[in-house]
Amino acid sequence: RLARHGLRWRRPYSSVAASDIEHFKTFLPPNAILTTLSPSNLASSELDPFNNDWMGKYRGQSTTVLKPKTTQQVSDIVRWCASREIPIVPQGGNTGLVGGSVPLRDELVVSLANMNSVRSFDPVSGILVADAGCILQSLTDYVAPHNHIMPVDLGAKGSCHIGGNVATNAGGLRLLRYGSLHGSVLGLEVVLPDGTILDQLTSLRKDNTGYDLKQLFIGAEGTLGIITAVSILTPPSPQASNNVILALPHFDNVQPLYRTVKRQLSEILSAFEFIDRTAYDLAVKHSQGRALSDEDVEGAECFVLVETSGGRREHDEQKLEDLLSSLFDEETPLINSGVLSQNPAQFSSLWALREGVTEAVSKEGKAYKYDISIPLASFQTVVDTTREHLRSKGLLGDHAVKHVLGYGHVGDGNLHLNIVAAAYMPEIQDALEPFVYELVASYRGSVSAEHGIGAMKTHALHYSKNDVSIEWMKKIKALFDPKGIMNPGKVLE
Ligand code: FAD
Ligand code: 2HG
Ligand code: ZN
Repeated sequence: RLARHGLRWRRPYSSVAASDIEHFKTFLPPNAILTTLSPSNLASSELDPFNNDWMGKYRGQSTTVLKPKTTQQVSDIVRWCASREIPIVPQGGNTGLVGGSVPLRDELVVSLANMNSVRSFDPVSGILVADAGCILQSLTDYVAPHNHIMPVDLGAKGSCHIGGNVATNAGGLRLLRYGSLHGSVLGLEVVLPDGTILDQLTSLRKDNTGYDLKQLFIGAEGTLGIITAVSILTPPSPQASNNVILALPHFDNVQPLYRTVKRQLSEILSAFEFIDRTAYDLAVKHSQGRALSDEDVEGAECFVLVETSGGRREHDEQKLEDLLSSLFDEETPLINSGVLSQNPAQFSSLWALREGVTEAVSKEGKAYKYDISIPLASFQTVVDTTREHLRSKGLLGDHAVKHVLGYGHVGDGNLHLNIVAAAYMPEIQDALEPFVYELVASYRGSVSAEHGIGAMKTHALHYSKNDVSIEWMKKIKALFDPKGIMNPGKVLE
């Protein structure tokens, strides 16, 4: 895989040696050092969770994982690695979907898992300052009693870290309402590639004092430094939330439906998520949420999940009911049916049908994932064209590609094109790339809407970024990380 994508080391990096372990022991407790090097001789399988990615697609051969507890420890690690030219992979919850969070070779893994304390929370402003290794769900639970929510939510919330979310600029299910992390992150603390601690952990809503350096680390995927803490604006919890799944007879109805829903629900619309029929069937097959009735799904080509979040239950429910009746009153209704949640369990179950697709896909087989920004009108065409292309290559079938499906964030113009195969195979890879990237480029789209570039798409960056942009990205990388030790082979080739 490395050779095929042209990934290569540009420099003669050092490997972690037993003498490095001796040095790490001078400032890290024994339980913060996991290594297969002597004298510890840990079995290499014990490092599997750090060397293998979530999809089982990328595999590194790191011998050593460090789990610092303080920013100073992170700084000491990085300073040492810079002097020894040992490459580092910063790792959060290891739920990334582009191979960015695992080593390509034997880089040192620095896991943020032990940096998991909340530093402060102001219930008046809603500003939360937390260590980078805090799990997203635990932060949601932390702010909930104060009637706040996290501005970001995604299917991996039980494992992913806030630092990982920021490092990937994760979008997720609430972007439509609360915008991107470029807006809600107010400050960061980052250990730079020479070990310097950059303290930009401010909690100011407004701060126009020159270049906004923290923005560079949001979405840098660990290539410019290690994020050790995040200051983030959390919105107040909505007083009422409702959701409904709408079954559509044709994909062509999605666009007019989105316009109607936006117009009628206006300020209470908080999510408008899309799953095609294959995605729905896989979610049901793998028990993600409760299946809708046969009657509700009959003749449905795709589904849309609409969520409302507002200030007064009766008002919001009325608006939702008015929307549904107006949709059915049309001469040619845009929807076949609508299933409205009646209680919190149903609310979660409807969400699970959408959120659980990634999990379902991973249970079904090995996934090729294309996370793309393209015009909404072309979502279905891209899925169908890719399926037909694979068919024309003779690759559709139980022993090769089992399913081609589309789902995603309609409001953000973000389609998740997933190709589920019996196994990862070079023929499928060759059929998909550059085919998919050329298709995306034909729409002037983005080859990565929200998951990042990681190791998967370094060679495809040019489909979405011109030469001048890539040149300046490389200059920025060289300025921050002249030795190239921070997550090498990721984002930039
Ligand atoms: P990791 O996977 O550990 O790392 C991801 C990248 O960030 C790597 O390059 C790593 O080096 C870097 N990194 C991690 N922590 C730090 C740090 N502290 N400092 C510097 N660099 C760091 N993404 C979306 O955008 N929207 C979704 O809706 C969404 N849903 C998902 C659902 C599932 C079931 C799964 C498995 C993934 C999903 N993702 C989604 C992918 C998403 O990128 C991750 O879930 C999440 O943002 C990554 O966080 P993490 O802590 O697991 O980071
Ligand atoms: C989602 O929106 C995630 O569910 C994951 O971004 C998408 O697995 C995928 O392709
Ligand atoms: Zn997504």
